[in-house]
Amino acid sequence: MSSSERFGRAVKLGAVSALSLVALVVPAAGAGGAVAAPGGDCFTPAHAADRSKDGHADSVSPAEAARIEADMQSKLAGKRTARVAQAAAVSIPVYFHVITSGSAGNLPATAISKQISVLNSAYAPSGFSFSLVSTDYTNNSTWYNGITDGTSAERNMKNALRKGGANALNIYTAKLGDDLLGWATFPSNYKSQPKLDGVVLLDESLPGRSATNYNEGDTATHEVGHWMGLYHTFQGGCSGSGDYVSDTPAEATATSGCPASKDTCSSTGVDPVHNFMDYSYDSCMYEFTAGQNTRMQNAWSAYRA
Ligand SMILES: [Ca+2]
Ligand SMILES: [Ca+2]
Ligand SMILES: [Ca+2]
Ligand SMILES: [Zn+2]
Repeated sequence: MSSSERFGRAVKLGAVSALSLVALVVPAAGAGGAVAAPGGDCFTPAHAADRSKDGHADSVSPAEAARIEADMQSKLAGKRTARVAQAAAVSIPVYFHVITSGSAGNLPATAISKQISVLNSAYAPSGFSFSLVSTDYTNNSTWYNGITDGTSAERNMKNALRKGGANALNIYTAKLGDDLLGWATFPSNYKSQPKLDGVVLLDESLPGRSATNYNEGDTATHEVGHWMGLYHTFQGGCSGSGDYVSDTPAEATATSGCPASKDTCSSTGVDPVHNFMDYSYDSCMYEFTAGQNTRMQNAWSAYRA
């Protein structure tokens, strides 16, 4: 299993590497310059991405997703013999790591508490809640300025700062490189790379900050979704198992902005443009499905419980 899958809301065309990185990217300066691509999507010329800020590669390959699925199901089968019903509620300890460069990146505590609230609202139906344990500030210009996934800067930062076990959510904020909004690791990566486990966010994506259209805190919602085992709603396109969630209609392409309607696969259902695991604006994404909630509970049981 790949040790460094990542996710994010940024997609770079053709960037699906052997490592299956996934991340979100921020729309290039002047997101208004996004152009309609065939299929109804908007892509910024520079990033070919929606949420252009969510990372590098955009999603795992169908083959890798199938491998992860088989692994998760086998782990679940073993656990279900011991524990028939999933515990009703899980409180996730959150360790917040604010990276700064002098005064740059120095997020106020209110932005962090608002971010935790956004997470708690989004995940309430899933039975998961988030509780801030600690916030630390690290002045390191190398880690702050332009950090990207898969780099020595990321490794060094996480090795120095990560806290807690498999159930601990570690969130790092910085001025990310490559116009990324954020990236995350999958639960299936924890065992082989525990120190890399976590979510990295653009500091200005937190609620009330400056990333236009992406400053309501849903980059965190989206990245934590990956950290909980969810794929993009457009994972795998129109064919195959897609995102391994039956009640999210298949979607051929990531969504940009907030289209009134979009239907890119002939299979039943319109594109889930309001789903947290698409690439829409923060104001446009506001839901997880029941199937996604179940998938998160299963992934938790398999890898983080
Ligand atoms: Ca689906
Ligand atoms: Ca459809
Ligand atoms: Ca929202
Ligand atoms: Zn993503």
